[in-house]
Amino acid sequence: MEPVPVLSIAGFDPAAGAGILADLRVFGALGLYGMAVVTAVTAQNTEDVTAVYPTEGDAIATQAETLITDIPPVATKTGMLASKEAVESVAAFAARDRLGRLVVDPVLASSSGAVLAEEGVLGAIRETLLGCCELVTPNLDEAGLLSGMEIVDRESAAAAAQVMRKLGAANVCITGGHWHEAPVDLLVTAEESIFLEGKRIGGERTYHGTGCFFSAAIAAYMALGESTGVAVRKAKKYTEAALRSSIRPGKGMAIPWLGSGLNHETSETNL
Ligand code: PXL
Repeated sequence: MEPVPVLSIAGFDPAAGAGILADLRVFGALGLYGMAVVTAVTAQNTEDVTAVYPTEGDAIATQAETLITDIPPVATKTGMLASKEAVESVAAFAARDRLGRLVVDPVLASSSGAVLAEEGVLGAIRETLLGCCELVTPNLDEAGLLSGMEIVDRESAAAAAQVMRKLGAANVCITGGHWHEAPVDLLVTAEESIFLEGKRIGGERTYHGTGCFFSAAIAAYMALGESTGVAVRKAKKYTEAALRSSIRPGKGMAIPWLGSGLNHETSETNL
């Protein structure tokens, strides 16, 4: 059987910890045919982002149009969208139902604190992209910015998720890796609002690319036909497994990794 096509619309991190190279690794490991539209080239390593060069003019629309007319993706994830125009361009494809099932990872800053999105990106995601996605996966900071709320506890996280649903996101998963205590993800769909408990993995290690890994895995499982709820649960297990065997290829942050054990089965336990 031909592999299922899945698309990442995201930035390029040459160190492969985040962005397109990380997404494609996840897609390939799960047996999918991974494709990518580049929204920005970054200069970075595992320690620092030193420059961001957003793709120019209509490069995103032209890449997407040319690709999709040939190979329509069954699911798509968006990551770094550096400009308002980039967000609007992607939303136009989504609104015409050309991206398949859409997961929006609203990347605004890197784990090291570098700003990855220009002014106007947040507003454009709220106004154009949330309304056409099946799932949005903000971290706590991004959820606070998208909802305009201060998230300090589980109750305020739940309220913020409802605001994002009112803004048009069919389903919301607020990732809690940055909570001070145990990392807890909040999943809110039409059917359920549930806190998915997790364990802090790796103690003091700081990771790069965890959000990319998680949202790529969700899109992959959706492309394989899972419901949003099951895709999120499987992707969470998969990401936890990748954090347990994370690597430090450089001098800086660790990245999620499963090496040759990066396969479909790893995530099937304890669902
Ligand atoms: O982790 C967020 C992220 C997403 N995409 C790209 C990045 C980063 C963080 O550095 O470089 C391309």
